[in-house]
Amino acid sequence: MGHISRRLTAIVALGLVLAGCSGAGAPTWTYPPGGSPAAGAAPASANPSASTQPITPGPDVAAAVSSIDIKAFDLGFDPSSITVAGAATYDVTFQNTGSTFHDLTFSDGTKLGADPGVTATGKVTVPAAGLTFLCSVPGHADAGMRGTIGVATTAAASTEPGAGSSATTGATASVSAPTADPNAAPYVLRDATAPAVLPGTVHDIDLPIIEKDITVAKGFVVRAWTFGGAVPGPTIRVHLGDTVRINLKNEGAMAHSIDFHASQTAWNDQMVDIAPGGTATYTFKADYAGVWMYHCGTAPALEHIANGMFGMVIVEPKGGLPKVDQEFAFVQSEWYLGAQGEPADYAKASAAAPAPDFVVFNGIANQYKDNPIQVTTKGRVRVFVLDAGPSIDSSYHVVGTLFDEVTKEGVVALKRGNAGGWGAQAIDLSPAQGGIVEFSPAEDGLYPFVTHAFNFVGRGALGLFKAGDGDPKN
Ligand SMILES: [Cu+2]
Repeated sequence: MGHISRRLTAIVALGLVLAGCSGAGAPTWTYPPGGSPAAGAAPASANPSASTQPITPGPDVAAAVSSIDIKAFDLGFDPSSITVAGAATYDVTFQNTGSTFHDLTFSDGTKLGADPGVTATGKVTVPAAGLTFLCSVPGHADAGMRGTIGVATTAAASTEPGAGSSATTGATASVSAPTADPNAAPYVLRDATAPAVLPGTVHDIDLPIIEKDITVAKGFVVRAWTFGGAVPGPTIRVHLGDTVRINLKNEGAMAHSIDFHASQTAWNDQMVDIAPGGTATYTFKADYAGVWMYHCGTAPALEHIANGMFGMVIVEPKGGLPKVDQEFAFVQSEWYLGAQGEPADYAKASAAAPAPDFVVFNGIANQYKDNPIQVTTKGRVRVFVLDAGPSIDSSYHVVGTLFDEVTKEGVVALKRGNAGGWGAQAIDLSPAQGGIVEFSPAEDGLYPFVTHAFNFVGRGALGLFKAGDGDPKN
């Protein structure tokens, strides 16, 4: 246990150093509320063709209220449409009945936040044109946490020129892709070597949750959410039957959680949200061998995974894996870029046909193309592969080799020396699936590895194994 504690501490220390380098002026993780100027500073557009519309109340004017009571749940507001009696200042009661932190951010900038089970109170001034509101926690508004406040007595008046609101939608602008920043910090190469199995049978592993800037490709920085300060989080390798205790500390500014696919536990037992500053211990027994995913499950889980919160667990089969010359671990995942220095763009990540800006191995586009991984000619190479997604399949292939051993999701699909003489060319993994492949480079030279979904090879899913001196001609 001391071994991995020291290693993780080193990773974290590196993370803290890097976070420090990014300076006190590092961007905060919240989206600007509403994506629109604050209503108080935003008179209606003088352009009569502007599409902004005043917020008109529903037909049930009798329902106009004299105070604003809003409940937040995961992930919505109840009610999400409110009509007040007139333009005035109102008392606001905001009750969070959800299981994670939410806020109530009005389009004039007024903001109330509440932890789960907590009720916050305040005041808001509703202008004749009404207000919109949303939860500014990244991803929450796009997942449905939006609403409107209309004004009963001024519905007609609000159609007058100058009375329209510029903040009717609160839509978060979705960026297509930022431009590469030549001043972005260089990326930190991730060592692809698979860790050794942890000694002993009970493992105490400290795993801090850290929100930090990470360069995910040359020129592109994401305000990532991480386990241990890196994307992916540390690879944890244990024996079948070991007990694993993960000691979590949420050093971030928002709630996070963890879900180990190698474990069997109720969702509402150990996968609960950990508030900022909070700690929790997640314990499981590694009862099944495999290449497993772990990830943050805090809503919306899509955003937490898309923003870096995942990693690999390797549970060795009974008796352990046979010794080979070299072992590597690759986690394939996607980046859906927001603006530079901001978290992943939820709207892009949640598209029905997701189009990631980058598909990467071990968090960074093309890092092993730029830094080929040395292997031994005719040596035996074992690769642990996990598709963390969040949404795109992997077809992991090593050009110029074939796999003579394949194990996928508990199925030993291929063994050397099989009676039929079978081999394999790629391992197909859907999100949250893992496998193990083995191959042997036949001669000195370069052996690219890719996902054979080739539209993504040009988006970062390309690395190189270099056997011998890399030159087959000498
Ligand atoms: Cu999280």
